[in-house]
Amino acid sequence: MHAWPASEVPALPGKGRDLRIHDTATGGRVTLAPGPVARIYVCGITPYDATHMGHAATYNAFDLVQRVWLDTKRQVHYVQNVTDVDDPLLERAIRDGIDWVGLAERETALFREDMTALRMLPPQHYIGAVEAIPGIVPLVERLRDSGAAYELDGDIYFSVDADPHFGKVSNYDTELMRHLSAERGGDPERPGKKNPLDPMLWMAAREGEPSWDGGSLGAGRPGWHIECVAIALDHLGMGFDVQGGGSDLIFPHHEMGASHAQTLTGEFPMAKAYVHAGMVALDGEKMSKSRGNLVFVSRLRRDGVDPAAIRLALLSHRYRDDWEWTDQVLQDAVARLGRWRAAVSRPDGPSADALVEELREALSDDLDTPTALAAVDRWAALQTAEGGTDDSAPGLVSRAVDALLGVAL
Ligand code: 5CA
Ligand code: ZN
Repeated sequence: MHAWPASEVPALPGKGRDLRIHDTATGGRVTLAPGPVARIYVCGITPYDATHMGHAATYNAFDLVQRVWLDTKRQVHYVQNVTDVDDPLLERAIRDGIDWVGLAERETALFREDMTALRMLPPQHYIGAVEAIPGIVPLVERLRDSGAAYELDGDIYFSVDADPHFGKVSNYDTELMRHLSAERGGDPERPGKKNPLDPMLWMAAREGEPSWDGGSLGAGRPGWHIECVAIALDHLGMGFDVQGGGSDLIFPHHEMGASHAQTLTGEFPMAKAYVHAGMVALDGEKMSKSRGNLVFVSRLRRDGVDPAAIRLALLSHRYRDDWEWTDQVLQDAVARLGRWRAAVSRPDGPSADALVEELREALSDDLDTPTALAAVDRWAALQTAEGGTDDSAPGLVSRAVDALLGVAL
């Protein structure tokens, strides 16, 4: 499917630093030094209740990863999926008495609009689960034929014990894995499974549910993890730089995905870094579709909030932290945007060369956006208090804030 239009990323003088980022799998920082083309896969939305602030915060983090890479004069190969068929989407369509295809299309369109308004860079490949099915079927067949998958009443399960590296993304213990599996779409209680954690690769057609031709698998639809693996392997191959998503995807989704890919290819690891954004909460609870405690990007836009202020609100938190969305967070961002815009609207100002380097240093340091914002705040405060004589400075600040933070002043 098509993605959304790209906003231009201004080129800055000099060159950025290589990204040092926290990797969930090793539990420490890794320095990513990709070749001329950096490769990133970011898990996309399941298209209903889009785009809430939690989604936006997660996509903001991975947008920054790309902006750091672009500033090092690399190209970025970015792939994202849309889980446009899955249990929760079908359940929501039934609840609302609407067609699931229409629901997915409407919400994906809204997501594109929100991403465009927030100046998030689009993926080169934006792929729906449904359109990926012809590529998924042969992968499941291969896993089954090699003994890494088995059939249970027509459904096909992946055998986690087939991957010697299973567990190396999350490093969670079995008890926690079991708990999260039950909570996040797995079925550890189903009798007959070889290992309670085994996830479904292919679900045989159910009465009243959509299904597709699965070749030797029979009619059905794909499991969640194999969807992302098929898309990632097809467009990026193994050993790509970053697998990204929110921290609620660490287990089972990214653990299982890595296991599928490693078992299929015999290569390890699937990604050089597994990067996870913290959870955004509202009223003390994780913002989630199931709880319904959501603040939507589109709602704020309709209320006249400048998307640049929404983006600044996201940037005011460190991506790995869990944080709470409040009206105050947004008000602070609106005020900051006003200060920055006033500061760059003058014909000259204090030199900004050091500021560009401070921004680069902060972002390459595990996307330290609070430090980056504080650096711009200091330049803006100096501009307001004393001004300066550098007539290239305001333009340079605008371009740097746009290129590195995605905020148009
Ligand atoms: N379609 C799957 C991924 S393949 C999925 O998880 N979709 S989603 O719509 O539920 O979430 C999309 C992205 O937003 C995921 O990376 C998820 O981790 C992230 N996300 C969801 N809720 C929050 C939240 N409250 N805070 C931060 N990120 C969130
Ligand atoms: Zn995914």
